[in-house]
Amino acid sequence: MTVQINQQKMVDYLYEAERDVKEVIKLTDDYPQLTIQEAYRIQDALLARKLEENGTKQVGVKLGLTSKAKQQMMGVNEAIYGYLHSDMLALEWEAIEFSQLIHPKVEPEIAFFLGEDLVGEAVTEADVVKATKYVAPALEVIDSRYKDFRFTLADVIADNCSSAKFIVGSKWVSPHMLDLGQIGMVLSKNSAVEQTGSSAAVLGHPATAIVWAVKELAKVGKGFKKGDIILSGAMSEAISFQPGDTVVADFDVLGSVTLSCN
Ligand code: 0L1
Ligand code: MG
Repeated sequence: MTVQINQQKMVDYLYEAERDVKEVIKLTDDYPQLTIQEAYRIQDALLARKLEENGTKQVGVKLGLTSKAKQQMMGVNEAIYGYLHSDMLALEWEAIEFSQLIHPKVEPEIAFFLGEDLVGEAVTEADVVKATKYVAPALEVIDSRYKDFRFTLADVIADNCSSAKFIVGSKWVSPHMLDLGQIGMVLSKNSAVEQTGSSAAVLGHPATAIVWAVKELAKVGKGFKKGDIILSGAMSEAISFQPGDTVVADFDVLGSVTLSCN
């Protein structure tokens, strides 16, 4: 029997799960035939609802599943992308409210701030570096709306790739000032080291991950604009946190960025 995909119903389902801070059964339990293309259309429509109802603005894009380890865990060999919007931006000096999240985890990333548009299928790593005005240390909070953080690729794409919040550190550096492919990082929680990682874990080089995203966006007639922020992908495994925790990611050259949770 073929089950019809009702896109608006799925958008409302995911929107309400996030708004009401409740975990839900993954979409593919009821719609196992959900395709990647349909999932990206749901993601677009979810963004449209947020822009309309929450008065938020799209400020960029985040890349997900950029490490071979995460791809293997999900049995895929492609990265994914989701949208960043202004109400996801959290500040280092304001604690994140745990009660507004379902089962959050945090992961260290490098944020790219674009000084030029970045579009088209012919883009190269050198174009990414040229278009980037600054890079900065960042923490991404992911908070899948699905029960137990379990999902298929289509599910997680529809859910805007588990995006919830992001924090950018205060030290912004020209991409010409460092070797972007070899930035080491230590992630600590309450002063105990939890993870170590490298920018090399991000598809070999964060600029390579961004090239991938530009090419994917070009296929659907989109691209990056001057002023956009790109979270280029996790440099280590994500870790969970609880009220009262402080998480610090300390990067070579870029310095550190802190998350605290109430
Ligand atoms: O930002 C990410 O890499 C998350 C992508 C979705 C998978 C997950 O929630 O772990
Ligand atoms: Mg991420």
